[in-house]
Amino acid sequence: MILFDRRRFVAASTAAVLTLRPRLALSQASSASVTLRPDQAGPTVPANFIGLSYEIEQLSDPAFFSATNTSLIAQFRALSPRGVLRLGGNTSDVGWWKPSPASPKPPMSVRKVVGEPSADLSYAIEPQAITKLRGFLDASGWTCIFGINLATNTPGLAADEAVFVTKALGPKLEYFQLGNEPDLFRNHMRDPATWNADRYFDEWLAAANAIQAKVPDARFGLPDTAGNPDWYATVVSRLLALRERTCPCDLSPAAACSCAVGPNAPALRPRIAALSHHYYFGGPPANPEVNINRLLQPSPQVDTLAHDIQAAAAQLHVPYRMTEGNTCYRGGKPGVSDVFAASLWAADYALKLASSGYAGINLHGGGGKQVANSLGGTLPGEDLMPDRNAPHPRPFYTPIADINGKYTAEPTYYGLLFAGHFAGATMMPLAFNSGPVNATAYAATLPTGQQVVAIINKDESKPLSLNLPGFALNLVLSAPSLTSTRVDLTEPASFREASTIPPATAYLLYNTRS
Ligand code: BDP
Repeated sequence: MILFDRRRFVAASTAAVLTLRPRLALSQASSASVTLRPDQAGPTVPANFIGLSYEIEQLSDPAFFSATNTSLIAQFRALSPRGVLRLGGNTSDVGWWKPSPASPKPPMSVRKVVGEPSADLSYAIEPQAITKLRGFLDASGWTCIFGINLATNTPGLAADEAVFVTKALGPKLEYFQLGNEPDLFRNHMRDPATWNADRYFDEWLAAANAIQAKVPDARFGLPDTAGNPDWYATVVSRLLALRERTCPCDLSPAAACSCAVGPNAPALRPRIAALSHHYYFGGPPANPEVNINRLLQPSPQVDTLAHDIQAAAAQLHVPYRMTEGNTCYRGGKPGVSDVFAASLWAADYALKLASSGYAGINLHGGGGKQVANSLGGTLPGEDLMPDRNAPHPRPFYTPIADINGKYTAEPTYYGLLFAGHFAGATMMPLAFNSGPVNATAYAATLPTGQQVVAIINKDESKPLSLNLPGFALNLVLSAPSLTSTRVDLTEPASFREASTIPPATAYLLYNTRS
């Protein structure tokens, strides 16, 4: 892979642009029309837009997220200089805080359900894992969204853990999440007859209040649902009924204060950093509907989720983030989640979220054992492998895999890397018509004023011809085929204007006249 250096490109782009003959004759390719709207600004993509999500059970091995795990750090740094590591997943609701070697394991009430983690899979999180995590974050330049057990925890223990995490992570802590996918607690953690968004909010509020009492500047992201946008309405109305912390005395009781809080004033609202949800294109692995063809089609569900969370977040004036997602839930599907099609999906999905105003994206992955534990102990995709013993990324969707002890960038990683070139930019609306070709386009203006355009040709067989004068090709995301496990992200040897985008290829173009 040739790593692309944006500064180098900016310097070179002031030189004459070389226009090469298109590789495919234009008559063979359908023409796309692209009209940029530089007079209109879309959302600004935060510098820390790109992220990864890991099971928090990774912390049961304190050496994993530590300053000594240098090859993992190198992969994080290459993916983004300022990414966000989200620690959570199903394992966060069976992990327990063990502040000292003598601390007892709290009782855990979890029904044994196939495909869900049970109390047998519980594990301890010890202080040294958090201290080492700080070293990992310092070395990688990343920050952390930290998940605390809600389902099998007490507010008191949650608060003790939050105190330690806040001190240890310092400025590296973005915010806390309490509970993972609470809408699914009904499956094995709560009574399905009574569990709903209001009950969740009651429990969330008790834990958040306990934490806020001990950590006045703690901030929270919620509800981190698997797929129930209707929960936002309850969560938002319950939050709005609470009094916002706007006065200095809300943060520090000793602060001089002029606010007049009467006896009937509403209770204080915990400090909210963001709303969040998860998104998996489909699942489980055995589902024939989870296939490359469908993965690469436009998804109305992505638009609906974006619309719903944007409307909810606007009421609270907070950002929104997709904190956990990937191609196929239950650990991913071999032949779909671990091949080049997943790169194109990840690039397109990340840029779709950026243009929909999301503050970030965290694709899920990590250790095969930890993700298997999040699913009750096994990765069902293994049943679909032609050879279970072949070296293979596990879980199948992971952006970074441990292959025989070596951390390796996988297809979804390359999609994020491609989309990461938009971090820090302001999205620019555009009109794009690719006719019969299944392609998408995104544009943005970088803080330098330079414009960037991504064209993602997801079509397996049709090339797309493009006339974008003044834009030169800078990065190509391609592979021998959609099912290839090898992915190429290359910078062309010479700059050339956009011409024909081959099937199953994504181009990143920069304007040469800024
Ligand atoms: C999500 C869980 C995560 C799982 C993932 C999956 O939060 O722990 O690993 O699904 O099914 O819902 O792959």
